[in-house]
Amino acid sequence: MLSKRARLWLGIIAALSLLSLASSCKPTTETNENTGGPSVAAYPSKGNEGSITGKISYNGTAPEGKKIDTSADANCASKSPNLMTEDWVVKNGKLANTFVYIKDGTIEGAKKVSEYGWPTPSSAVTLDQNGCHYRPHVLGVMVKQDINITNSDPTTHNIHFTPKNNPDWNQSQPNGAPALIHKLNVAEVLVPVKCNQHPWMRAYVGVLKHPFFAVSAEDGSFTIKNVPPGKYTVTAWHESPPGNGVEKTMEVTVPAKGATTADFTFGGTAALLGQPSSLRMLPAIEFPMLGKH
Ligand SMILES: [Cu+2]
Repeated sequence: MLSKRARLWLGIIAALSLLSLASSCKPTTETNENTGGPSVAAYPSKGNEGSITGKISYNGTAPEGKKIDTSADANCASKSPNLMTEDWVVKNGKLANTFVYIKDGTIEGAKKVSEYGWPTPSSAVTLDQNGCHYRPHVLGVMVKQDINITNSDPTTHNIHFTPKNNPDWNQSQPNGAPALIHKLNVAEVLVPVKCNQHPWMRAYVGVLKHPFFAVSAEDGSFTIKNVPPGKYTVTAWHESPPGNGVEKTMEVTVPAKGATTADFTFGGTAALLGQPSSLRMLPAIEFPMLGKH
């Protein structure tokens, strides 16, 4: 017969073994440091990436930019006496400031884009307040990527991110104040940004869990680089006032080490010309396939 003391020790040892067994069998609850979601494997690059390139056109007579009355702030009025609206920037029939991105799709011989974890760049993206408007007007970042917010003006700005799926964020930044850093943890296309001091100031930030996005330049061109070969849904978003944004989509196939074209047309009668159908959207819509885990 075992002594009372020996039975007690045996009991303790058995309990400890069970505990360690339980903890070793526990499902992994590590979180992905880039997304905050469950840990997912990174896509193993095969070195055969291609690109998606295209032009964004405006069909019809482009809405004219309007001069902004900046007289409420003498600093803005003197630095930017001819500030113009940027909601429609059309030159020679080409549309700037369109956010183009891969909505989702399947990588050739692999899984969907949304089923991989994509590393967040360590470099920041700059959003500058300069001449009492934002530069750039539209930008893309990955989730948890630093946005470096600078004030290059001789006045106080109050930058205000108004997302739907991320926390509201609102910071005053006086003349000469150091840069502010902000990041968004949840994918959201796109987050409107405004200034509480200057009601005309407006920017849009597209936040994605992968790096496959671009913004159209003044000549309407864009390129999404380093795309693994595969079949994808590509979406182009433009703020398109007076609504709250217009989105168009297209299916593309990216060949290994090759380029595919995705041209989009916005404007009044684009739908009549056989362009992809447009969809009126709220300003901040969750990225349905990539935003949830
Ligand atoms: Cu401002």
